[in-house]
Amino acid sequence: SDYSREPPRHPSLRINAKEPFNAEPERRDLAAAYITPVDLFFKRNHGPIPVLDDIDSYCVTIGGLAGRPRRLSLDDIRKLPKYNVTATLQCAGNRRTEMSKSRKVRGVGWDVCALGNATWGGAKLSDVLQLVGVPYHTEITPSGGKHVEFISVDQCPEEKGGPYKASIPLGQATNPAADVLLAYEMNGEVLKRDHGYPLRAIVPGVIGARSVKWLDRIDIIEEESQGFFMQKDYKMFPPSVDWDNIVWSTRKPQMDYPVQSAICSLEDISAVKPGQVIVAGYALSGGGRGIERVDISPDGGKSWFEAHRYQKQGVPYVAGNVTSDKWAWVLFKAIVDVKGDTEIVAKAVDSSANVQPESVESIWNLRGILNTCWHRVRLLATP
Ligand code: MTE
Ligand code: MO
Repeated sequence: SDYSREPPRHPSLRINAKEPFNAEPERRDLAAAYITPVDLFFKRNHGPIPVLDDIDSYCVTIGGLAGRPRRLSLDDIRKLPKYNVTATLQCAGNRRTEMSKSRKVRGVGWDVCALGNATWGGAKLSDVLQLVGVPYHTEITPSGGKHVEFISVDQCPEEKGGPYKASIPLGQATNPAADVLLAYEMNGEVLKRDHGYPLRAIVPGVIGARSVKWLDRIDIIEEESQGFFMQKDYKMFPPSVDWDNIVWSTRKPQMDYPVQSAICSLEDISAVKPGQVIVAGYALSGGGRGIERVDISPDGGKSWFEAHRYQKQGVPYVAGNVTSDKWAWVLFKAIVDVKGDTEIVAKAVDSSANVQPESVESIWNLRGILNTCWHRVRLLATP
């Protein structure tokens, strides 16, 4: 693989792997803004960043249609109505390091910042598909197509099956309300190379792995994508399954993200002066389920009170149609009066009353995905 043409990156990012480049911001930097600045947005890659600089000849090919494949230029896509969707993209591996402490898991180690909230600008996939003859709200095409596969130009390692791929159900892709985008902007600027320039999919409410960057093709297919990252990765197995007894085909590819929250104003262990301590962080859920509340415990889970939430600050003005913020995280804040050493805990409840699980052991899985257990940080009171 050729890593000689990687883009420049912000020096404050925490690098978890260099080649491919995987990095996340510091906790404090992430929680500082409702909209995550592009240079601080986590970067999750499986290979080198492709170089696509001949934008005039760039095309995305749409196949699996009734007729011949259609090739759409960036201009064709820009001519469609533009939508700005504020959505949080979260890697399924967020908080993996913590899961690995309970029992070792495989994968890039991430702290709690493998996510970011951005305003994505682009065309709705439902409009793009309509343009090439697939109407809104199509669950199955006359020829039996039921899924939409995104294929990237990037070259993942051979054993991972070449170009990165993922699929979503056709019903979701053709539903305008699902807000699936072919995005060419992030926070009002042209998409950066690290984030999929010139065109990427954004699938709100779903694990980041399905939001394929650097699109080359979009195919309507009968079965879900057979790509490595759909079939041999990003599946949630029970704690009883390990590398010696795994049968990948027994589980479905993970799609929606479960309810999640984390404290970002404090590290795992922080020394603090007795008195008022700020407990701030993020909460979000998948599938467009909003956050109902965030509970904070000042004493390791014995007692709880509700955090304040704040939202929608600093959304950049971008021309185009603004859709809802139901795919975006909620930032929360609480003040805890610290008297001695203690453990602070955060847990969120979503609009369907789903609650984060208490223990990491109960959701342990060999790939270390979807660690959504209560987030605990220790405070050591200094005299
Ligand atoms: N798309 C391509 N082409 N190649 C990749 O490696 N990684 C996926 C997804 N799309 C990936 C990709 C994963 S696992 C995540 S979490 C998100 O992109 C990360 O998006 P970001 O780097 O813009 O934060
Ligand atoms: Mo991911």
